[in-house]
Amino acid sequence: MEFAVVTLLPEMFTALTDFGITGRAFKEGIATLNLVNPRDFSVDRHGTVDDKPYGGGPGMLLKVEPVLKAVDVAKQQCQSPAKVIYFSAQGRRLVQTDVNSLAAEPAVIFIAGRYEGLDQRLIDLVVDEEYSIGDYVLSGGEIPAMAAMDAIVRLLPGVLGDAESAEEESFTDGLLEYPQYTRPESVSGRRVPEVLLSGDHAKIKNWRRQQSLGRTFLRRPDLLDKRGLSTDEKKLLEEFLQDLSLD
Ligand code: 9WO
Repeated sequence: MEFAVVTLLPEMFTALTDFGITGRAFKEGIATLNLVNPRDFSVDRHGTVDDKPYGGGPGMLLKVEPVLKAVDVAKQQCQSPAKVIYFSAQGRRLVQTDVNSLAAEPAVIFIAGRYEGLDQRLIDLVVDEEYSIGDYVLSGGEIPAMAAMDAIVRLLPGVLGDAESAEEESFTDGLLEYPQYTRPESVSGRRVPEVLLSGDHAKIKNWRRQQSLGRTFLRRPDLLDKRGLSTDEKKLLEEFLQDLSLD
């Protein structure tokens, strides 16, 4: 899959391309990344890429021309037609189903905003989809673009091992993860739940499912509202809540 990012800070993207699971995917060519800097397309000798907002107000906007040219170059560098994404607080929240759709695209271009953002006409002209990663203010769109690429790259064939892929699938059934434990058996007097030491795999599976349901009910009831519960799951959840009120 081909990615391009239009950014004033291309050096930031080594965090994605040089480390961990995503680093390996880029090294192996499963994903490629082109970085295009609007600074290289400024129209004056000072390399100006920002300008004052019409109507006044604080801060500066990215100039239209250098960003338009950078997006054109990014499109030319892609072998396939590319979807153009902009990250801002005004976008719809990016969720896993959006990530799944993006992973099915042959090419995606991200425009990473800086300063106080983009001229609205630039958004209207070149942006296909505008997304937010959460309701907080950042300094730019680079980290949201990296978050999206990380989520996409993990879905590409050959990036995760078979075991990890299967696990990933089981976690996308709309529930939160169950709690996990490793050695030692006791940490500051807190013991690993006995069931996990029992060797009874059917019982362990059932306990983990119950923990997932209970946690989702307590922490993200919105996920259960969307998903619904089977008769078996209702029983598991009721038992979880009963055990809670006993403790
Ligand atoms: C700053 C500002 C100051 C005065 C008046 C209006 C203003 N708008 C902004 C602004 O939105 N700055 C953004 C900084 C411009 C685009 C990149 N920046 C950004 C992206 N901050 N937060 C995000 C972001 C993106 C996706 N999900 C969450 C946050």
